[in-house]
Amino acid sequence: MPRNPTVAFELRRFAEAELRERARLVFDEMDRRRSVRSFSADPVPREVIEDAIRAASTAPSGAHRQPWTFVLVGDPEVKRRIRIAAEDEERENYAGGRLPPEWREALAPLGTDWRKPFLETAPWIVVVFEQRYGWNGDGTRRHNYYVKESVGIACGLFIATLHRLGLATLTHTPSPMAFLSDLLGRPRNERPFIVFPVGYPADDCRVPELVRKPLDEVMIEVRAGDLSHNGDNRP
Ligand code: IYR
Repeated sequence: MPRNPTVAFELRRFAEAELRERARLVFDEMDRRRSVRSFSADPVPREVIEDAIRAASTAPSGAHRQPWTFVLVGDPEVKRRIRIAAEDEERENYAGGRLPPEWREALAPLGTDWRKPFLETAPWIVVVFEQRYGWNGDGTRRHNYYVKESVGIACGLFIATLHRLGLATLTHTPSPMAFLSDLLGRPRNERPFIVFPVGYPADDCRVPELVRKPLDEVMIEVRAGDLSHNGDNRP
């Protein structure tokens, strides 16, 4: 394959005081994001969701394969089918005892159950599929790289974009998710990754009071002096 031509790249550079202020503001804004399970039926223009998907699709990806498909669903009948199939699986998980006890306990504080009304209430559902492989021009399989990482990053950008737009979403993973491939008519090289209901939060929307880990629990700095010389640095 020939090398891509290159183009000049420029990024806005902020003076330090402004940089510091912006960093605080971005954190404050992101810190207000919450996963929402209670949506308003208020409409959201299709073009807004399309732009959010464009933004998500700017994500870096292995070998720039962009191995994702965002399936947009606004049709009430398709939303209803997704809800019914998702609730069938989740009923088995929560009420039928398929969730292992440890998992049930981990979810208990969040108050989730098998009912997924948001799959019908939210004006849009975006189902993201990972493309486990693609196709060459001659119909042979074309390998994709770092698929989970790539699609995960695209989903992160999607979530951040929606939040900046004042829209709410939820990373919903009905388990198992295979029913979505059939229901949405996706080809065999694609696997469901995350279901995103998208819309405005309901007027009476409440979310669990969560506390996020402080910085010192999610970040450490490593300096050469902190490391042993024999390379055995694990506790
Ligand atoms: N997929 C189920 C269960 C669930 C699992 C985890 I991990 C969560 O953080 C939340 C829910 C459901 O959607 O209810």
